[in-house]
Order: sequence, then structure tokens, then C-alpha cells
Amino acid sequence: MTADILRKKFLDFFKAKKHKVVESDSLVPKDDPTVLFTPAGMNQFKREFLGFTSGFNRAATSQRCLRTDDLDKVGKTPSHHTFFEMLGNFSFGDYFKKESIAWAWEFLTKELKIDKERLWVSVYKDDEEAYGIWKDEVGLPDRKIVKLGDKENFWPSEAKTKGPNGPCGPCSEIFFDQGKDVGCKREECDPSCNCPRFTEVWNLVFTQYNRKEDGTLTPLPKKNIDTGMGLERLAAVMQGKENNFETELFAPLIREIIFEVKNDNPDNRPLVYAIADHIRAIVFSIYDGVLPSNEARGYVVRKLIRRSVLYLRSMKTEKPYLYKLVPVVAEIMRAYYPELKARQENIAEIVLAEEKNFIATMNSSESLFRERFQGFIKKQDPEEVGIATFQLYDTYGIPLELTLAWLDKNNISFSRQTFNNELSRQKERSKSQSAMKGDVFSSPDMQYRGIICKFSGYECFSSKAKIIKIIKDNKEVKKLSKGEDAIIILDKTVFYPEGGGQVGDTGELTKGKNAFAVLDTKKSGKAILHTGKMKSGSLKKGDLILASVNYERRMDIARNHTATHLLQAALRQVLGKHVQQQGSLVTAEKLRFDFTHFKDISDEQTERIEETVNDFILNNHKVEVKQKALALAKKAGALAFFGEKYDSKVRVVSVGGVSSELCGGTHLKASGEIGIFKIIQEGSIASGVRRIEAVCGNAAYKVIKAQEQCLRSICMSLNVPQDRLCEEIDKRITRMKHLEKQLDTQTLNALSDSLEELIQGAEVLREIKLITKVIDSLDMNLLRKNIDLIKSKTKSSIIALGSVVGGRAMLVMGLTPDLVVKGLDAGAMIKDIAQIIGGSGGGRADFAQAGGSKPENFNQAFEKLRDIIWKI
Ligand code: ALA
Repeated sequence: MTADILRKKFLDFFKAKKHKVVESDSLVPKDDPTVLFTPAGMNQFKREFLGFTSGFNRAATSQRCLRTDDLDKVGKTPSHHTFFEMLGNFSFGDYFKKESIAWAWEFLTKELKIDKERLWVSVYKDDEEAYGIWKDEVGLPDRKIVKLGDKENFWPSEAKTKGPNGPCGPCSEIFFDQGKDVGCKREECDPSCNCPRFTEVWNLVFTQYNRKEDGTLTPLPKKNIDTGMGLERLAAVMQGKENNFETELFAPLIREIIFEVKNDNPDNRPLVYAIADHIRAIVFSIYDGVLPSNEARGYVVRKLIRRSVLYLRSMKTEKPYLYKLVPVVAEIMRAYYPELKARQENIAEIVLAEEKNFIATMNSSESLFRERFQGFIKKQDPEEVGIATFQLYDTYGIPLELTLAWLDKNNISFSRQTFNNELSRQKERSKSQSAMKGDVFSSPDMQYRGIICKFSGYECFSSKAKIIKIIKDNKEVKKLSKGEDAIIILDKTVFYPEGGGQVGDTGELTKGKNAFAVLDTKKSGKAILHTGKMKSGSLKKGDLILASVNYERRMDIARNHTATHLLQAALRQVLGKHVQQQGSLVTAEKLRFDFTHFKDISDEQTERIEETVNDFILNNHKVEVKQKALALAKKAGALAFFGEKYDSKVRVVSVGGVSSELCGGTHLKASGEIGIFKIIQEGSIASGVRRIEAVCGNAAYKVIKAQEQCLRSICMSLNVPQDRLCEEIDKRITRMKHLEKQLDTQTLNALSDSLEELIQGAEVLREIKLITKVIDSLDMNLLRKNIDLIKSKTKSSIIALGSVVGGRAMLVMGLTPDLVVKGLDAGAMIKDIAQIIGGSGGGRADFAQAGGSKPENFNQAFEKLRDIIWKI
């Protein structure tokens, strides 16, 4: 039975048991700073576990998850993964142990027809209730119900003693017996044994306690169920495989990799498996909007790519290859993730760019080592070297062996102890990022639990509403008086709460002369919070008020929002369909749009993008909004932002035939209302990601007026009419160049005599003539010319000329050809000297230059040069 069938069977099974089948959440949890990546199925339901209303109290999911705490085990064991899918069923204060155990058993033995004899279970040592259900209702014999402790059968693990606070509870696990011939082969082997005989398939968590700060567990009034079953593991069990990597979820990847490395040596298997694992994590992270970078999440992706590249290198594949596996992942996952296919090229480009970068770093590891460790050749410091080695290992992914070989060659000692300490610290860090943190269940906005507030401001900008809650300093109050800051919640509102990149509305809540200024609007669950200040009079809970949005501001925001959609359409027309939204910000002042594109954007392209959007505006396309089923909307080609999680019913905003996007924001009625669209900034913000900032309407008009003003004042200064401005500037530039040339020639002529004097007055050190001089205010170009002149007039000379321009020291050095032939090198000499004038330098054997911040040190620098010559 394939994983696709298993996933479907699981979801259908629980659908029939009245569960809402919810889409997998993104790997990047929203509004949840406690985890870096989604580690389990329950995470998207934290609010429901806490009692927030969401309209359903049973759910089932196949959740994509990412964990990095056991990275070093991946590939070496049959079932450790970074990326995996977790099948889960959940009850929020609805059914409990009895149903969850009975249904799990029914699913495994009836639906999947797994032989009962091969299933064992474990329960928490004190959980008599679960024990009783397994024994009496399911009918398992005592020997097949194993009692385990806090570490194995309490969730979160060891929460009783170590926390986190909040909902927790005992759990019960279901195991598949691989048979007597597998593992330790002891007669008494059972699921408490660490050998591979028993494969843990399903974890049923009975969330029945609330852990308090002092460690006491109090029963929860509403008990929850949270279960998790690894799809990869289940597939392996169902397909009679002992290793997850042998299932069809990995096999095509493994075949491809082995074909590429042309080496099916069993010793390489762990590496091949690890690559097959990592590429899935890489693809899905990028799919969910995480790009390789040095920031927390991006760093995980970068690390997985680098590790994979290194594994490939160790199997002699040194060219970028990983990116070729992206379409293989897309094909394997096609049934549940059809959109992955459409984005595979985009994702592959991102992987390829990162691979190329890293391979270039690896190829220059020699220079990296030299830069990092040079200082330790003279001054041995094994601890510091240990730390630096770890950083190279961690940041660049440089294998330890490679660094150690270099250190050995250069006689630099290294502390393995320090390296190991750094390594375990890093492991702790990533563990704590993957694991549940102390405040996993706590939520600062518990006070808004259960509130549902409808937004009715798409069409109208003011409406009557009732105050249902006032929060001041985190506490509920009955009344607000002039000058007080607070959050007001209404039964319904026309104020748009910040979301989908669009800022929240501002405006006023009034009752006669009593007025509350709304300075921002945000969402918490299904509640809409109006944050602001009492401007005059007072308001109290229960008051009927008039809520009025700042109309001008709202219209400016709408202009920028509709224009953002048009910009995306124009980008896809001008640059190509690979353009994907990476993020956006829509305010009253401007819009900002981040998107994937792997090359620079030329000025001409930027102009075409701007022109295309303005064409859309001139054509005054109608903006239409429709509610559609998510699948239908996506099928019809509406663009979705993958960082966003959508409901099954979505709002589709289309502008004529040019743009169609899933969007909850506020828009114009027709594109013509935008007025003008003007790009004010374009640039790169990360590898493969670019950002455009633009303004619309009045703001765009102001930008154009300011540019006009600037142009006018230039024309006035140059005293030309605007239509002759370019011609005049060209003329002046040509003249300026001509004058500069003349000036150079004159200066050189004037210096020529003194150069003769310089040559005559050269010092002679060990048969080498040394000519040094600081000449006032000569630029680099003239210094260079002087050097050339002197070189043409003398032999066996080293010339060093300095000059001070704008407070900075400039130094140029030249060697006559006979000295170069003898092996002397100006580039090498200037390196030491440059430090003395407070800077750095370099160059060729016959010519070198340096700049620095200490012009007062020229004499010292020349002294150093004498030293160097003496030592030749
Ligand atoms: N949340 C439980 C786990 O992750 C089901 O194992």
C-alpha cells in the first residue's frame, strides 16, 4: 500500500468519524515564536487546545513536519528524518481515551488489515484507564501492554518534572513487531527494548492535565486528544520494509543518486539516504517560503544543502547536482502537493544558486583556511583554533577532516575538546529550537478566546456596532475616560485588521461627542482589536457606537494593494512565470513587493514593468471579488501566496483578465482609480530574491513633481531650457575631460624637473636605488604616471611615491624591470608597508598601490621599506 493511499485512507477514515479534514499547515508556523519549524500535527491547533473557537472540535491532518534535533542520525538509522509527514487525529474537548484507542485499533487492524498478533502497545505507568481500555475493550493480553515512564510515555516528554507548563498528559504508543529474527532476539524482548524489533507506529496523547508553574498537575476541564503517526514509517510497515528509505517515498530519489554517483558501494548508503532525506526538507522549506540564508530558518536550509553537497563530494560528484532532485521530489509528492510541480523549476533554481555558491567556497577552502588560521602559526592557541574550526564546520559546512589536514600541514595545534564543546552547544540550541518550549501552550491573548468578530468593511467605511470588551493594560475594564489607551472589541467592524501584508485601518469610534481614536487594528484569532486612545468624553462596555474608518487613508491603501496585484501580473509578463511572491507590504504611503528572480533586472526591464502596470491602470479594468472553493480557485489559475494558509473557501480578487489572486485585502473598484504607478526602488535582498518599492496616486504624483522641481533647478543653474539639458551636460562633460587632461600634462611637465632631482638624489642601498617622496595632492593616476616616468629614466630602482588627498594617504610603488627579473615583488612589499599608513594594498611585481588613513606615517613607511631592502 503506497503512502498516497495510506494518507487518503487515514483522512477518509477520520472524516467518516466526523472529523474535519484540515489542510497541512506551513512548515513555518504562523504567530508561534516557540518553534522554528512545525514539529508535529498538533502545533496548528494550539489555539483550539486552549479552548479558542474554530467551529469544529474534531480534526484530522497529514501535517508536513521538520525536525533537526537528530540530524546526525539521519541516513544511519531506518527511520530518522528531518522532513516527514505526521498523520494525526485531534479532539478539542470532545472524545477522549476510549474512542481514540478504539479508532486507532480499528484503523490499523480493520482498515489496513495489519495482523493483530504483530501489534503491541505501551501505556504510561500510572495510566490505569488506558491500560484497562487496551485490556478489556480491545482485548490485548497483559504481556502485550507494556508500562513505560515519563520519558517515553508522557507528552511532552518528561513534562511532569521538567515542564513545559500547560496542557500535557500520558500517552500510549502502538508498536509493530518486526519478528523474533529482528533485533536482539531475546525471548523477553518487548517495546521497552532499544533494539529495532519493535517499530513505534502511532502515538496517542491524552492531554488531560494542566501543568502549573510549581509543577503540580491539575485535571483539565476539557480533555483533548492529540495523535501522531509517521507516514513514512507506516508505509514501511505496510510494505514489509524494515527501512523507511526502501519505500516509494524515497526509492526514486535513491535510484537517481546512485546513478549519478555511479557507485553503489554499501558504505555509501547512509550518505545516499541522508541526501534523499535532506532534499525533501530543502524542497518543502523553500516551498513554504524559507530561502537559504544565515538567519535561523534559512540557515537550516543552507546547512542541509551544504551537507548534501559535501556528501556528494565525498562520493566524487563535484558539480551541482542536488537541484536535479527537485523534480523527483515533486513527482513523488504529486498526489498530495500538486502545486509543487508548478514551482519545481523555481525551487530548483534556488537550490542550484546555493549549491554553486558553496562549491565555489569549497574550491577556495585553501584561502579560507589561510585567512582564518594564519595568525595561529606563530601564536599557538588550540582553544581558539577549536572554535574557529567549529565555525568553519558549522557555517561553511567544511568537513572537520579537511580542516584538520590543513592544520596538521601547517603545524597548528587544535583542541578537540573545545570543538566538541561547541558542537554539543550547537546541538542543544537546535534541539531547543525543534522541541516544545516552556510556553508552548500559553498565549498572551487568552482574554480574546471565544470571541468571533465579523469584518464588514469591504464595501462600507462606517457602521454602527456595539462595544463588547475593553482591555486596558492587559485587563478587562468597564469604562474608558479621556486620555486612556486601550483596546476595544466590537461585535462587528468595518476596520480592516492587519493581514496579508496590508496594514490595519485607523479611524474613530464615536458616540455623540465621545470619541476613541483608532490608531491600529489587528487580529487575535477571530477577534478584531481596535487599539487607540480616548480623545474626548468616555465610552463603556455595551455602548452602541459609530465606527468610521479614515477614508482617505483606506483609499490610499487600496490603491497600493490593487497596484501590488497588477505589479505581480506585470512582473510575470515582463520577467517570466517563474516570478513568485516572497512577501509584501501594503501601506498608505507605498507598496513593497518581494519576489523570486535569479538575475539582475535591467533599467529597461524596470521601465517595461512600470509601463505595463500603468497600461493596466489606463485600461481601467474592473476589480471583481468572488468566493470560491480553494481547489477550484487554484485550478482556475488564481495566484496564491504559499506563505499563507487558506481556508477551504477563499476570496478571489481579479482585475480584468490580467490578474487573479487569493486575497483577503481591501481593493479599489477599478484599476483606473490607482491614477499613476511609479517604481521608486528596485534591488536584490537575498540570493534569488528581489524587491520593488513603488508609490501610487497622489504619492506618485508627488514623486514626479519633486523630480520635475529638481530638473528645473538644474536647468536654472546651467542656464539652459529643459529640451537642451542633456546636450548641455554632454558638452560640459567633454569639456571637463579635456581640461583635466590638459591639467595633468601641465602638472607632469612641472614635475618633470623635480623628478630629475629625485633620481639624482636617490639613496643607494645594496646596489638598489631607492627613491621616496611625498608629493602634494596628486591623484592615483598622476602618481602612477610619475612612477612610469621615473622607471623609464633609471635602472635598478625601487620608487615609492606618496600623496595626501582629502586627508587620506595614497602610496604607489614601482620596480624597474631588472629588479623584477631578479624576483623582487612590489605587491608583496607594499603589504607590510600599507599597514603603517593605516590601510591595505597590493598589486603586481612591477607596480603596487595602497591607501590608508594615516598620512602622517609616510616617513615611517619609507623606513620600513629600507628595512625590507636591507633584508633582501
Ligand atoms: N504530538 C505528539 C507527537 O509529536 C502526537 O508525538
